Amino acid sequence: MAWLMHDQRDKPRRALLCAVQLPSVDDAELEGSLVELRRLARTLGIEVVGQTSQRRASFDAGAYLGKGKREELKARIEAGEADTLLIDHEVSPSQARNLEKDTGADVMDRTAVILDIFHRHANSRAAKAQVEMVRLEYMAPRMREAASENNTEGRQGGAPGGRGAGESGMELDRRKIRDRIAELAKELESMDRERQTQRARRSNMPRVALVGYTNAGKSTLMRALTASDVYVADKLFATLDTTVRQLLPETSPKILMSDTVGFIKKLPHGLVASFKSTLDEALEASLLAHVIDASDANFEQQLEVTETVLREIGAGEVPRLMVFNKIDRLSAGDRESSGSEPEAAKRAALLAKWPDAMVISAKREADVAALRERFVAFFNAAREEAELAIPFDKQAVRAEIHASCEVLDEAWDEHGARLRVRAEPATLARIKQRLEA
Ligand SMILES: Nc1nc2c(ncn2[C@@H]2O[C@H](COP(=O)(O)OP(=O)(O)OP(=O)(O)O)[C@@H](O)[C@H]2O)c(=O)[nH]1
Ligand SMILES: [Mg+2]
Repeated sequence: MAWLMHDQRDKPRRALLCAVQLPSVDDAELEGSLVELRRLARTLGIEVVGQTSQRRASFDAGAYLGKGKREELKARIEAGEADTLLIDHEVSPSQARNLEKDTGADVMDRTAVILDIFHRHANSRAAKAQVEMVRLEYMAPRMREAASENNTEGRQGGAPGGRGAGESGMELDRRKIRDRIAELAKELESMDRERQTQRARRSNMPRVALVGYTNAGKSTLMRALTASDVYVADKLFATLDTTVRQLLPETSPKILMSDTVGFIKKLPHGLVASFKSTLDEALEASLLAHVIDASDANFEQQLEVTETVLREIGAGEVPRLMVFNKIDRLSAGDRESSGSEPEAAKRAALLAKWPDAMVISAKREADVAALRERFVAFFNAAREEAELAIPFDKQAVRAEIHASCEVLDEAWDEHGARLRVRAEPATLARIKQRLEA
């Protein structure tokens, strides 16, 4: 069955991309979406042999594509052109089932493809559990669909007894899935508690989170800014876990950077919810660096998708720095004819529309250094100076001050320590509260 793992097949799929173009979607958007679906498929090792689309006022309720299109596809499948249809939307279990029956091909929808990629790329215990849970939730109704299908076919075939062995097997599987989902939910809850403890320990440090569309270059920037070795790859959803590292060269106080999972158009809903806890870590940042691949023809749409998901997970109000990345790719493609003109023009156009943005290439050291300076400046601008007196019996607070504030001056007298510091107002308020307690 198509919604089962692509990995479980021994032969690579040969797929045709299929899309319904709704009236609200223009040609460029449709093409962009199909290009992206092709990249998603390639990430899974699926060979894409062609694509087809049709304009419709709405999806066919029974089988997503209209009847004529289904007949055309049946002929192409029978001629051996492909064995799988990749649908550029999420379709219901019965739509997928009907489409399979009418065309003779396996049907995989965009959600199944994304879930398969997440499944393959999940490394940590948390990411694995999150992805397994969403996949089971995706699979459960599809198993029900398959079960009722088997049952009907059984009866038509005159099988004795109301319930075929197939169906009770399915029921068993469904119960197992329910149990497993409950087990995973518990596991995730306890991991969440662990994470919260870790988070509380870091909560007093200035933080920047790198967020953005998949493949925008977040991990590349993370590596350059923190000298860490997070995974970078030219594939979609290379990163599934939030990594936290210190900004280098070291600042005073330290600034923490986090690298996060990327977003995509039509991100399955379960995934948004399940990665919320992973993202929460990043979203407690004082600043979100929204990384955008400025060399992608669809970057504006990708930017909107990211902003929408950020609002959905409650990060709409966190201050943003827009970071337009991969600007080097604009001159590279076209060097012979026009030198670096396309880059300069693009930079000007971006800054006209987003005056506070950074336009950079993660591959240029000077650009990365400039980005680092912007982060430092952001925290400096927000910080205030204060004088703090720390009596001898409150020396534990001194350690916290050194961790979370820039200490400009420190002197001792008969009452204890006197510190002149610079820090964010919230940090100062918290420290003063501790000194008064
Ligand atoms: N030319 C060019 N390529 C870049 C730049 N930044 C990143 N890349 C490439 O873009 C690809 C994706 O980079 P990643 O850093 O893995 O992207 P990401 O945003 O972390 O992606 P996900 O983890 O999938 O969300 C890699 O092949 C990088 O080498 C850049 O400024 N210029
Ligand atoms: Mg990444």
